[in-house]
Amino acid sequence: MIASLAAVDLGATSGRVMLGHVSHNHLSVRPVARFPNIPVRTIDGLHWNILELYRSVVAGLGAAVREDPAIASVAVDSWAVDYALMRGGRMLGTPYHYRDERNLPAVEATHALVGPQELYAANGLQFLSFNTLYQLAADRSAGVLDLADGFLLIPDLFNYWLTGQQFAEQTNASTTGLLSISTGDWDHALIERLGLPRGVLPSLVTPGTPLGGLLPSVDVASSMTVTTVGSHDTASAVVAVPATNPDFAYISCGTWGLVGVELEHPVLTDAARAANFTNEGGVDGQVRFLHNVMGLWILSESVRDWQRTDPTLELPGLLAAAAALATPVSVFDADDPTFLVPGEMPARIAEWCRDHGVSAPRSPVEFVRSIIESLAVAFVNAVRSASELSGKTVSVIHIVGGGSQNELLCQLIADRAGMPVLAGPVEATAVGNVLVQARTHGLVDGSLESLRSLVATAFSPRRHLPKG
Ligand code: LFR
Repeated sequence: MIASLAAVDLGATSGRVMLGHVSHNHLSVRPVARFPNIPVRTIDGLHWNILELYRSVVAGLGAAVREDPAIASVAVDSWAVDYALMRGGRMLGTPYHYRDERNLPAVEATHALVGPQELYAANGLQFLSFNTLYQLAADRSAGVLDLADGFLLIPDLFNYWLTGQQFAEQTNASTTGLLSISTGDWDHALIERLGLPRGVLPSLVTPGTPLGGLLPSVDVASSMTVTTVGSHDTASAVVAVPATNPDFAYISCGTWGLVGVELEHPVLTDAARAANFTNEGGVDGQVRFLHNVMGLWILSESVRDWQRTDPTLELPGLLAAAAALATPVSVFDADDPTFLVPGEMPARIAEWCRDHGVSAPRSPVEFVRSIIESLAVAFVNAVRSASELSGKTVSVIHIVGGGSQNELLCQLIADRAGMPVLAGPVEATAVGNVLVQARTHGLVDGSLESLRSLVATAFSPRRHLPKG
């Protein structure tokens, strides 16, 4: 029997509602609704337009049900770390965007309480100035945290609005910095030392937990139930890596490039901390040992900047011209935190080049080529580090997500790494979301290995072999 499942996948620049059809030997997903995710800057900083996102999700679910009234289940995944503070079941204020600058002073205040080495030993997370624990410290010093009696990460907030149930899904909770890397539970001792209230954190649930049906307030006529999956989008994307060989590294390339390997146990060495590798929670208790590289954000922010003066510039044309460019361009460090915040991206790339004594790109086409070359270098470096730091052999690289469509990027990675790059699926996050739901409802077999072989058959990846 082929069952119908919906996936809500919220990315930092766009969201989508996907319709999946699954049986033990069939897997397909198609988009039903796509909508932009445009943050809003107000006097107090950069926020997510969360109600607009929710409205789009509900409209998308309504459209999905009209296309396929038999949808049995739905699950939500999104970017990580961000959250809503709650009181009495109401949202307190509008959630902040992780690129908001309020986190920076909070980092120092947090490290004064618990130093970075101790934090890494406790939570296994790479340092990112926007990790939830720093954001909560900012909320505490603004006096807002004292008002809260609840805390919901973005997918957990949507699950609450859809079902009335308040939980924290484990894979995404692992990005807060407040879970113990050894027990997988909230680290109450750490939470106390950081001066954060422990009473606000909801109970943890694992991916694959049914939460119940849609509330009448959702206004979608369907008996579908809501299920948890790897609600951190990267956790769902890693489920859908179509690996048939265990020696694989992955690059989940969208706004971010998440580059790493899947492990049974965390790596908490000084070398892993110095290389800024994270041990995030994966589906089935796996560890996502990976590093965040800036990703396509550098490209989309550059295009946004150019379009202010030339609205006719479009990414597809720039990518084609960049791929055809014969002259060499400089490579910059796509890992440099200077590229984290929004605005004036080409100027910041040019400044980086000047500061490092290399020639800056001179036209949008040269910039695009330089960005792609730089991403390829950073991705390959991260694959090598993941393998060296963990001791895991890597003989093939899988790239999934939007970046997998960029043939130049894939080929450059293969050439630099000297190993095959297998590209796709583009919608890995939604595929991983649908598969974990399907497994929860007994439609497909258990192991991650068997889920991945289903993906490999349904979405045969494009092969890029190293040249020369
Ligand atoms: C990718 C992602 C990354 C996380 C970043 C911020 O969409 O979820 O894994 O580090 O967004 O939340």
